[in-house]
Amino acid sequence: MSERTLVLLKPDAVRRGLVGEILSRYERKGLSIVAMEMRTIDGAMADQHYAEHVDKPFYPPLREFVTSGPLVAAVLEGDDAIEVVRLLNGATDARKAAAGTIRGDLALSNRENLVHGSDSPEAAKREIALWFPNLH
Ligand code: RTP
Ligand code: MG
Repeated sequence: MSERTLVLLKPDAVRRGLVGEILSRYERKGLSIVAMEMRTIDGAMADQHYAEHVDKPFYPPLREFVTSGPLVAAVLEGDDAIEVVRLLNGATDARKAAAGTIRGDLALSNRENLVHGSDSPEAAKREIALWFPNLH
């Protein structure tokens, strides 16, 4: 079933010059970019995006990281896009992510792991509305 998901190319992806490489992987897979924006977010936006994590011990350094510079937010669309993006992204801890995935091939950190992808239809709906309130 065609669906939409929210991806972030986190500040490490922009700093390392990997935006083209990462977007290309999503596009080559067959997903379509239906909205995209580069922006630097503040702590309040980080708190909203990561609402489920704000009370966790790893959140303060994560907040620092995601607000540390420009990132690229995009909405991708395609068959089973939510699951497909998470498969392409690979495991959260990039040190353990499988080769062939974005994190497995291009990152070596549990925090600076290049990408975010919505983890459920409910999360995708909430995150798309948060990042792209004018998208229909
Ligand atoms: P994301 O939300 O960014 O797509 O990543 P995910 O679902 O694979 O991982 P999640 O558990 O939602 O964690 C969100 C982000 O927090 C950072 N993190 N740091 N123990 C740690 O230091 C730790 N655990 C998670 C990562 O940047 C992770 O992507
Ligand atoms: Mg997550």
